[in-house]
Amino acid sequence: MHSPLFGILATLTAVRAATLNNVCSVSYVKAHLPPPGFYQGVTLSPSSVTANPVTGVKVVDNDFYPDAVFDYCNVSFTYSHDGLDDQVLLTYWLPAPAQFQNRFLATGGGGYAINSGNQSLPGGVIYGAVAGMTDAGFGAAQGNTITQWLAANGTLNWHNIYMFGYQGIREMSELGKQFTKSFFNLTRTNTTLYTYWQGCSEGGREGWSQVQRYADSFDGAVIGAPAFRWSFQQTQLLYPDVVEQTMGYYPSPCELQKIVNETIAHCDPLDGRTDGVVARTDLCSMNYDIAAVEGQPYHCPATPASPGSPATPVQQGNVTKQAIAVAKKILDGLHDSQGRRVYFAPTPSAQFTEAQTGWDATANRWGLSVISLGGVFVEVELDLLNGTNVPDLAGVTYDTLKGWIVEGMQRFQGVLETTWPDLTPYRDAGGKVLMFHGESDWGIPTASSVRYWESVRRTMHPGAGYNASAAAQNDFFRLFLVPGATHCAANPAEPGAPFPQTNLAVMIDWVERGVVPHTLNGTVLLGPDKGRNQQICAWPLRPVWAPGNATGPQCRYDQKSVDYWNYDLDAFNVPIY
Ligand SMILES: *[C@@H]1O[C@H](CO)[C@@H](O)[C@H](O)[C@H]1NC(C)=O
Ligand SMILES: *[C@@H]1O[C@H](CO)[C@@H](O)[C@H](O)[C@H]1NC(C)=O
Ligand SMILES: *[C@@H]1O[C@H](CO)[C@@H](O)[C@H](O)[C@H]1NC(C)=O
Ligand SMILES: *[C@@H]1O[C@H](CO)[C@@H](O)[C@H](O)[C@H]1NC(C)=O
Ligand SMILES: *[C@@H]1O[C@H](CO)[C@@H](O)[C@H](O)[C@H]1NC(C)=O
Ligand SMILES: *[C@@H]1O[C@H](CO)[C@@H](O)[C@H](O)[C@H]1NC(C)=O
Ligand SMILES: *[C@@H]1O[C@H](CO)[C@@H](O)[C@H](O)[C@H]1NC(C)=O
Ligand SMILES: *[C@@H]1O[C@H](CO)[C@@H](O)[C@H](O)[C@H]1NC(C)=O
Ligand SMILES: *[C@@H]1O[C@H](CO)[C@@H](O)[C@H](O)[C@H]1NC(C)=O
Ligand SMILES: *[C@@H]1O[C@H](CO)[C@@H](O)[C@H](O)[C@H]1NC(C)=O
Ligand SMILES: *[C@@H]1O[C@H](CO)[C@@H](O)[C@H](O)[C@H]1NC(C)=O
Ligand SMILES: [Ca+2]
Repeated sequence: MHSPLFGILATLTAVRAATLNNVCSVSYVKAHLPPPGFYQGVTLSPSSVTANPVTGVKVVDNDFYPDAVFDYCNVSFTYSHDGLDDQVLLTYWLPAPAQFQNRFLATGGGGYAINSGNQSLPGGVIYGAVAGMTDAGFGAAQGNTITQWLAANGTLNWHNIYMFGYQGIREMSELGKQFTKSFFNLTRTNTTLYTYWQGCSEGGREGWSQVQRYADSFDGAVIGAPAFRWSFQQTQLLYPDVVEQTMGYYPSPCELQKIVNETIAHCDPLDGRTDGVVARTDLCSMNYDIAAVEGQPYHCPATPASPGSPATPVQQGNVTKQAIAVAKKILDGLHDSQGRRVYFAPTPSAQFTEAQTGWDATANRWGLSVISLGGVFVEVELDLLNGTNVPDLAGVTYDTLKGWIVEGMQRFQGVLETTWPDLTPYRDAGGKVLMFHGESDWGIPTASSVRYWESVRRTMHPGAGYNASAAAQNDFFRLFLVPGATHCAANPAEPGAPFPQTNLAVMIDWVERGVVPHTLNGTVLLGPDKGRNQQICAWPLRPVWAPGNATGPQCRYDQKSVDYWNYDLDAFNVPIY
């Protein structure tokens, strides 16, 4: 009975038997913090530790993880950088010991937020992962960090920009992995810790910022519609506004919506199935001319005033020739004054969100409304003024936009641009990447993700043929264009489309069990078919519905499509990855 073996078993049993309440305390957390000196240049503050158990949390209708009920230990603590008088707040949600599955998930933000509040962390805890996020030292500005990117007008606060760019996420990840091992006794028993990333948009860029730099960043990174190629991405948001200004026509939101609605209706069948989803925007672009919408009537009701926006009148009329011209110019993508291509075209079927005009109640007409997400890039990051948008776009031409792209590229190449194309160290360390991008994304052109996947393929397989290099790349880095999806979300305008809600589960299967996601698991999240499963094709294969088969599309190689998605950015004579 009292053999040494029994003693070990009893100890192991006791370890397993720990409950959330046993270990979710300030004293237990303090005793399991990463030791001093664990991470160079960082000093933890044990007195800052908070810890409290939270039980019975219910999550429903999230695009990035299935519905679930879970318990967790809510832990936070701070650290400072040696030599700086700063304070960075880390938050980790730890699953109950019985639910822990030797996993760690790092998460990030969106827009200029460095984290997603309590939105992303459940996506790890429900899979037995400790989930972490950071405020990267931005404190009250963590949801809109750009208010802290300047030390003063004219002077960038480079430390804050580096913290946003990649350093904050790295520190949160490394401290979080060590804390997880210590908290769950992995240093003494089974030392395996599988590490993951999940994020979309800015969160996608943050994921790449790690994968591109650190071979040991993660075992698997789930990256959606990344906001990378930073200076291009931020500047191109302004392109539709410059089109309207240059062409002198400001379509009402309803007039633009009519064009989108007609595009969806006419391009839907081109993929072989009339289901309200444009699964092939390439075929849409090649086969549908929005000129057909000219003269068609549109109508949208008046809207009452709401905080921050004025009341708007009824919008009605017939779609004008000028509206069609503006929409076509937008759909063509940014070119310079010599006709050379500066950036990718948006996909037809995407909403014209960036092109939205504003109601001018004084002049009684629709007019320019500069999208602040683009304007703030110019105001703060290029012009170094502490504002929230440019005052206007006076004198701004297509060439001005190109100039802003170059200026931003030079200034932020090493911190924000985030398209380093050689992933050899990460691949050789066994890392996997699953990247997805909605094919009806209004904010980040779908072609942006295709461009990067192709740049990595070319860079890592010089001289190899397309199919051989694509196959080799798919061993560790797979790209999925999601039919009908909008920017990092299921799309109310194409409700029957699948969305890859279970990406982390798919990645876990790939990393931990070697199950290669030949197609990406998708689920219809909106409309009458909510809950229906539909697989999503892996690039470069493209979906085609076979007659009479509603299970899912066939995934086929289509040279015309591969060519369509590969743009020649001939406005530049440096490589654009
Ligand atoms: C988690 O901890 C933080 C920091 O102490 C606290 O502000 C927050 O309210 C806690 N959340 C829950 C759900 O207990
Ligand atoms: C996130 O915070 C909001 C507001 O406090 C709360 O209503 C919601 O339940 C929280 N969600 C989770 C998963 O904790
Ligand atoms: C910039 O403005 C924000 C408020 O919008 C303020 O919080 C911040 O301290 C300002 N930064 C500088 C450097 O003036
Ligand atoms: C880690 O081991 C200690 C000592 O055996 C034990 O008290 C604690 O409950 C264990 N922690 C977990 C999370 O199992
Ligand atoms: C350690 O735990 C992980 C996750 O539960 C498991 O996959 C692995 O096989 C375990 N390794 C050993 C040596 O027990
Ligand atoms: C566009 O279609 C949506 C349904 O998806 C509808 O609610 C809206 O009224 C339509 N707008 C216009 C301008 O036709
Ligand atoms: C709009 O088009 C309809 C036909 O679709 C036509 O009857 C109507 O006269 C047109 N209205 C205007 C203002 O041109
Ligand atoms: C900094 O620039 C902003 C935006 O132009 C301006 O509102 C603010 O007054 C300036 N601050 C100082 C201290 O000059
Ligand atoms: C690549 O493979 C596809 C079939 O999957 C084939 O149709 C195509 O011709 C191949 N391309 C090249 C360049 O060999
Ligand atoms: C795939 O999605 C379906 C719902 O569409 C879900 O039931 C299933 O668990 C998912 N598979 C994985 C590996 O998560
Ligand atoms: C229908 O399509 C699905 C998805 O591509 C495929 O797996 C299945 O074999 C097809 N069924 C038939 C009868 O062709
Ligand atoms: Ca369709």
